[in-house]
Amino acid sequence: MFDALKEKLSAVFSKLNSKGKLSEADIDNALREVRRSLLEADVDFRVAKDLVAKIRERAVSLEVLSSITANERIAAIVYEELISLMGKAEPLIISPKPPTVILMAGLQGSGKTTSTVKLARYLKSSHSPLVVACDLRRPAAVEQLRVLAENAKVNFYGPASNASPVRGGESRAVEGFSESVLEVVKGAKKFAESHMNDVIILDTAGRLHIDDELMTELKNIAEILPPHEKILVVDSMIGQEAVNSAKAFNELLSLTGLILTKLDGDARGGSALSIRAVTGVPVKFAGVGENTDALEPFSPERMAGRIMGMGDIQGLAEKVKAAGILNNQDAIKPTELSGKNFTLETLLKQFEQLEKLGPLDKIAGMIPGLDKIKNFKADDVDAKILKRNKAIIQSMTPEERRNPKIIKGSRRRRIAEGSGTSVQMVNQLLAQYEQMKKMFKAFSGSGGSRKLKSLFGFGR
Ligand SMILES: Nc1nc2c(ncn2[C@@H]2O[C@H](COP(=O)(O)OP(=O)(O)OP(=O)(O)O)[C@@H](O)[C@H]2O)c(=O)[nH]1
Ligand SMILES: [Mg+2]
Repeated sequence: MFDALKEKLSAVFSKLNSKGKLSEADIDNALREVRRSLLEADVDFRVAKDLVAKIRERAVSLEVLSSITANERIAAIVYEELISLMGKAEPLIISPKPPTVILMAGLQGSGKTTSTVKLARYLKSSHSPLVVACDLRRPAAVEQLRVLAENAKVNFYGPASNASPVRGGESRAVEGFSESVLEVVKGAKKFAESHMNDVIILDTAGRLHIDDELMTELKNIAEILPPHEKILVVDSMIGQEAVNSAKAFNELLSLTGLILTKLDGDARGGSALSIRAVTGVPVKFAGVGENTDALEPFSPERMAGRIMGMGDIQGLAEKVKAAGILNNQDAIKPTELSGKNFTLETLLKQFEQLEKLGPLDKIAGMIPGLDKIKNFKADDVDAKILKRNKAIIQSMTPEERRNPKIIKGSRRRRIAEGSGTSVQMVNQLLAQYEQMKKMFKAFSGSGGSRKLKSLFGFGR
């Protein structure tokens, strides 16, 4: 996601990088390109205009303060403004008085049914969710939800079939329906009570556009099970149209949240940037794949980080926590990540911990700076390369690990031989190390280390 935007912005900043002191004209030129990149990424034009104006205001006053690292500081401003554009992350509303009712609405094919099960699966660790088939237009729609729910092992409730009105057990199967949507919703309410389901997620029928019939149906459903969350499921692939339809739905339904789907397939991703600013409704989750585990709580920091090619520190931190590495005595301490303390010893430790995290191509994209390395492809990172890099560091003397600057030609050759690799591979590793060191240095600026600490869950 955001690949095109990311590439363009990166080009803008490297152009700035080649300049010494930045003039106001330099900044204007760069920002013109930032604006164009945003528009090409399908960001709403008013949103792009406001955003660039804000960035300019800060960038110009900054120029007076310092010119040394102006380009990096402008990149930091862009990053911060992207975050503030997407607004504060807002969690799902869970009612203190169960059951929490979540209504899923949206255009045809936006991903409601898939997202219903994704959400249930996401909530499963802390709740007992029930998914309900309220889309009775197509028998296949009910069957789709039932099968997805069964595979994800979450409770399902659907309309009674003509053939077998009610089947007991965890789920009720469907063939042809003898019930109306309202009867299904009433039945679901009872089912949730008797099965102790504390969250009810209602999958509704898709529409081509908002119509009276939809509004009446949703209103009737709300009378039986008043929703705490009214979520619009929006397909990010349709770009600006996504933003427009969200605006229209919100005017009629007063939405409480959005789920943006298919962000995995959308190279432009502009709707993710502008939809909140235009509608005022927070994006709560992002769908990033067809599988029912491909749902992420929406995080403006994570999105902005991806756009700026800063890796996905937050995603990485979540994985690190899940892998239990932090409880390990060997855990990397925050001080070790600060620019000057970040040595090859630390990197070796990181590699060892990475091995515990599993599928490396996924993880690689989350590591800050890794994608900035020339010709780096996430697919290149596999267990074999990790082993190789470990061998390279292990072939270094302790002095070399602590002070990589002394690793010149002859040492590189010795290390390559010792680790059974090549000088080129040693060079690559050292370049990767320098990149990461630079990244961590950027984080050690004002408030950076605190931010890093809280991301990694240190010092709580
Ligand atoms: N790649 C990708 N595909 C998705 C995502 N979410 C949904 N899909 C796919 O989009 C298609 C439509 O998804 P559904 O969940 O059936 O959409 P719906 O809104 O329920 O559709 P209707 O009920 O017909 O209105 C399916 O092929 C899903 O697999 C996502 O986040 N990423
Ligand atoms: Mg559906």
